[in-house]
Amino acid sequence: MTGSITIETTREVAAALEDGRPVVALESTIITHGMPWPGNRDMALEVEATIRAEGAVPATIAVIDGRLHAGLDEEAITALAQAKDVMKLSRADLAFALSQGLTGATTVAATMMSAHLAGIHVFATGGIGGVHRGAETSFDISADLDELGRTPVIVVSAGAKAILDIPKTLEALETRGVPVVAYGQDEMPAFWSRNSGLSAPLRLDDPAAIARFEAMRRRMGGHGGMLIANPVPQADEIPAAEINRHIEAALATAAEKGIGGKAVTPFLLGEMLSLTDGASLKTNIALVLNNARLAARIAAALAAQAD
Ligand code: PSU
Ligand code: MN
Repeated sequence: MTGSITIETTREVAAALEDGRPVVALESTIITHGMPWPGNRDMALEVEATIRAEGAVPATIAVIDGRLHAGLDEEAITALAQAKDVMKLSRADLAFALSQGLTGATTVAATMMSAHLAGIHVFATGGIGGVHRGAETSFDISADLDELGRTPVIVVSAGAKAILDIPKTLEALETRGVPVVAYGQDEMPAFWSRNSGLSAPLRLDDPAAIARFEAMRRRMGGHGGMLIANPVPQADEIPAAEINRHIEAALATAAEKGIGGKAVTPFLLGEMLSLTDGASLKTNIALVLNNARLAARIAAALAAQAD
């Protein structure tokens, strides 16, 4: 089910795709640029274990030495988690890394492209990229949003990262025709916290309902992706008031240092880690695990629907 490019899969992933069993794609930028070693490796392996415990198969996506992988074994994940100078690949540079024999980690955008090529319909991450604060002057809008508008993969996230401008991100998603579905609450979650003060455009409360919605979208034809915004569990959240103070400080440092382009998001996540004494990372890991669990259940509901 690949396009004209070869995708390296693990035997586990190949067998599940062949049998139409549930598979969940995972990105690798969160490993290489989103979290420090060795917590990043532990997170990646724990996410995979969570998906397997739900009866689905994990497929971590990355480019290694110019080859596109959907499914990495423990050794490959460990190597990637420690690798230095790994490229951060989005739609613009995925084919560049493949054509030049390079190693790169896939963002939400590049993971969606790859998952779709591999025939995987559901993808779990932490938080998508979006419209940055100050985008009216910087023009910094993540390619994740355009990808959601065009590529039919369900992305399960804890919303958009709270370092972003969430109202503008919701507007940009609406323009691109991307359904944004809050899971189990009316409010749009805000990554480290459950509340953003904004109501989500849509709400659904169970995986079967999400699968029915997706089936109807497919019948309409020409649909792109869908964003499931899954709030971080209450026990793990950092309340909005507390996290917002740190976000302001992190943004001020980034501006002072003139951080721009692809470096912005990794820099801000690193700043948040030190400003919160590691609490932001603990919450980030908890929300990714929570998203992986829901993604596996959605993949199972989609597979059951196809029977
Ligand atoms: N979710 C996380 N941590 C991350 C990311 C997502 O919990 O580091 C990554 C994703 O790969 C996403 C990227 O696509 O951050 C956004 O980068 P940018 O803002 O440069 O588009
Ligand atoms: Mn950007």
